[in-house]
Amino acid sequence: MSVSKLFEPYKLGAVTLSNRAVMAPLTRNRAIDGFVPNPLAVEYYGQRASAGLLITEASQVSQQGQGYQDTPGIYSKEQVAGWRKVTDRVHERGGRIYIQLWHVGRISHVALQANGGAPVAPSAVQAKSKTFVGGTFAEVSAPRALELNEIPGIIDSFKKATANALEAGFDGVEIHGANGYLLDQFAKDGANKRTDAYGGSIENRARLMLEVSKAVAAEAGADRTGIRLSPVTPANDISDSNPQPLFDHIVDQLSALKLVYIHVIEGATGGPRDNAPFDYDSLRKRFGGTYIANNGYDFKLATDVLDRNKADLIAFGKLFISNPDLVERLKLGAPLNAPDQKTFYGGGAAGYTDYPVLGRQAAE
Ligand code: 8OZ
Repeated sequence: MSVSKLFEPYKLGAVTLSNRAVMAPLTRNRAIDGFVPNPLAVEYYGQRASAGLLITEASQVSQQGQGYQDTPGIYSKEQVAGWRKVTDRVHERGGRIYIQLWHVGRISHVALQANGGAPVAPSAVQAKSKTFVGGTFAEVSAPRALELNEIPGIIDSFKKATANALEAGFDGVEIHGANGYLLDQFAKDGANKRTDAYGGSIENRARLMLEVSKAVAAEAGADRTGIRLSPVTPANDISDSNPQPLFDHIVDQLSALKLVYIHVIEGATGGPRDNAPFDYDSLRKRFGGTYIANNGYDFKLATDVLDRNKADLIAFGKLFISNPDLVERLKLGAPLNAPDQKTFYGGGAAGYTDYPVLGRQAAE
């Protein structure tokens, strides 16, 4: 039996988690007609309910916010009904679950937008990035810059999605502020060339992320509102010339809003943790709430970081795809199943709900 702080309970705002292992949000592209969660998602998330906290795959807050085929939404009645089955199953099994609220901004394709329109962005700057649409990888489409008078509508779409998430039974919501999607595009000067109140200075570029955070927290309660950040990731062709003061400012303001957590991707998403210098401890110290650390953690690093009080919770991605009973396996020091990349995005039960748990493996 391994001993680690990872297995200790933790009070996260309004809810108590049975341990400090978080299932990171993981895009799986298996939504059915109407971008409703796949019925298999009930089993998929249910199988992983022994995580301290599950965070769902990124779920678009509007049609405009979608950038890949078959990702689920949280803006229609049918989507809410689909998610309700997921949260019920997770709660029956004693788990806790937040939904990740997503607007992709310029990382989209005309095929996904209303009337084949251009995706929206802070500025009309196309990313050198691909999306998956119509069964194949395609260059993202050239975006158009959002008009100033469209910004309240963006904030409102996050607010409505939050109300829907509560109706669907989620314990809370995570704002997707990371990985080069809309809120990260506004924050970072590689994508934001605006000259109005939403561009230029750090304060102006951070404005949309903070306004969305305030609106979501007003709807869900700050104690049920978290946010994911990725200060130095190059994902989706995003960049900033000076991320430390930008994220120091963002986190100071998120702390003032009393958000329950910041979920920080340290380094390049799904890649090296040391791709660029950044002082994550500065964010940890500035933020009054919970710090969830993510990116490339294994049991040893997780235990070490928790022991040194550099984080409160640790989010694991790929390990949770292939190990529904990850917490039990880590506790026992049992071997881990390797994830199969080919079944990450799209498909059915294979590579989704059929990874073996320990008992089943032993019996087979
Ligand atoms: C992988 C494939 C598509 C989207 C992210 C939501 O990186 C994603 C994503 C990941 O945050």
